[in-house]
Order: sequence, then C-alpha cells, then structure tokens
Amino acid sequence: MRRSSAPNVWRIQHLLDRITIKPADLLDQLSLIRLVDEVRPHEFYNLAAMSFVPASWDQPMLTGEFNAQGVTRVLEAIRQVDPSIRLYQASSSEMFGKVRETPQTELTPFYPRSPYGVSKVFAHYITVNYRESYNMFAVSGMLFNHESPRRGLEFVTRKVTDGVARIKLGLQDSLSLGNLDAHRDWGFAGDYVRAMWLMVQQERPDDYVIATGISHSVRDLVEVAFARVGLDWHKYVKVDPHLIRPAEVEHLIGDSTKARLQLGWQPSVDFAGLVHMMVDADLERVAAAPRALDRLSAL
Ligand code: F7E
Repeated sequence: MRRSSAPNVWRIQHLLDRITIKPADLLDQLSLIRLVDEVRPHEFYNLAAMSFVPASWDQPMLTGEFNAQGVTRVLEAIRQVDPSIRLYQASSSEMFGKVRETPQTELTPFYPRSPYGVSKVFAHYITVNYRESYNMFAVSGMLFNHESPRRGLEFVTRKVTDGVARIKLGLQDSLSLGNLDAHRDWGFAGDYVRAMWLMVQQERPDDYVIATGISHSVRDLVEVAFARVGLDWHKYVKVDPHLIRPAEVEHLIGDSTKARLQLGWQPSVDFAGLVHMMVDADLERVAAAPRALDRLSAL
C-alpha cells in the first residue's frame, strides 16, 4: 500500500485481521525490490493502476508512470530478486478501444482510445516481452469490465446502483450520466478473480481474454437498475455533456473461448444478476447510513 495519512481500505475492511499490509509504491523501484525480497511470494498479482479512464486525460503522464512504467518496475523487481515468481498483470479491454473486429479475442489488434488504454497496451507488451526475454512466468489477463458492490462510485455501474438506492430512499432526485449508448461486456468481479488465479496455475504462461460474451448499453444498465426498485428511469436520468469523453470506446464484447477451453473458466453471474446484486447491496448500505458522510467514506 502507498503511504498515506488517510488510508483507503474500505474494500478490504473485512479482511484486515487476516492479511498483512506492506508499504510499496509503483513509482518507487527500490520499494518494489525490497517488498519482493522481504515477502518472496510464489505469486504476484499486479492489479494496481490509475484505473479511471476520464482521469487519464487530466493526468496522462502520471497515468503512464503508474500503469506503464510501474509494471516495468514490478517486472524488474521480480527479475532481480527471484525470476521464478509468477506474475499476473491486469490488462484491459480498453486496449481494444476503437475495435478492429467483433467480438474481441487474444488476436484482435489494439486501438486504444485514451491515455489509460495506451498505458495498458505498453504494460501488456512489456509483460509479454519479459516473458519472452527472460523466460519469466508472466501472464496478462485481458479482462473486460468487471463489477461488484465494491466497485468505486465513479464507475458507471456503481454510480447508477448507488444513485438508484438514493433516489428510492428519497435522498436524491436525479442522476446525471454521460453517453448512454456506450456498450460494455460487464461481468462479476468474483468470477474474473477466479480466472486470474487459474491463469497463474497453468503449466505455461499465456494471455487470455476474460469476458461474458454479452454486451449491454449504459441505457440497458439504467433500465434494469431502476426497474429493480420499481422506478421508471426516464423520470430521473439526465444527460450531462461534461461527462462525455474526448474519445469514446463505443462497443466492447469479448470472446473468451480460449479461457473456457484451456482454463475451464466460465462466468457464474449474468448481467441482470449482477445489476440486482449491486442495487440490493447499495439499498442496504444507504438505508443503514443515509448521511452524506457515508458517501465520502465510500470514495
Ligand atoms: O465507463 C459510459 C462511459 O467508467 C463505462 C475500468 O475499470 O473497465 C473500466 O473502464 C462506460 C463508458 O468504465 C457515465 O462513457 C456513461 O463508455 O464504468 P466506466 P470503463 O471506462 O469502461 C475497463 C475494463 C478498465 O480497464 C478500466 O480501468 O459508461 N458512461 N455515463 C459513464 N461512465 C462513467 N464512469 N460515469 C458516467 O456518468
């Protein structure tokens, strides 16, 4: 964890008595070398990144430092301390961006549409390069959007389910969104973490697309979420042009045949099940602590 005077641990609060947290920073090579040397893990999962796409236009260089060079630093730390450590690198469907083919597979060319997407392409190729240059067990999971009640409030699924809960409970009267026509292949994060682990248990390192194979629009998401609490979304949702991105990824849909055949992986939660799970969790959380402070502590 990066040192901070106000640690942000709300997602792992329930695990704190069972895990050990160590200091390290993707911007600091020495801290990573020290961490790997001290812990000597068998497996290293790098999920750390600047992961909010719109912020990458505001801070393109910092995004590259964390998401691209940060991965090079992780690879270097492993290479120097113990190259037999297995690395999972979190690649992203944002690498496909302005898609070259539909659905997207491991062989689909990349066309990123944001500094975030560009940084992830670098990270993907540097992972492949270390595997091929130094014979390291480094795998890259090309994961499509994966969500759960622990998703940050700035991402569209959670923004919608939190908004629905607040509107239902009378704490908010509208919800501002950007592009309702964008399509994503949304899956449940728990299923996708299982896929990460499976990739690292294989005999040989390889790259895999992880996706449900079904795509929905933001409009579909809004409709299913509002319907869960018996509301008509047309009465509450406003489009705010400030939330439209400088370049958009319009339509993503993944083909995870390789993962299904080689890892035996398949998703267990469908789109409606995921949205319902998130709306229900937000209803419960907001009803238990309806004050604005709760919203801040969740961020
Ligand atoms: O946007 C549209 C927005 O921010 C999804 C990250 O985990 O998945 C995530 O990236 C879509 C976009 O996720 C709002 O324009 C409309 O088309 O939830 P998102 P993302 O950008 O797809 C990939 C796989 C990653 O790797 C990323 O790290 O929804 N949209 N209205 C909106 N999006 C947001 N955030 N807020 C809106 O109001």
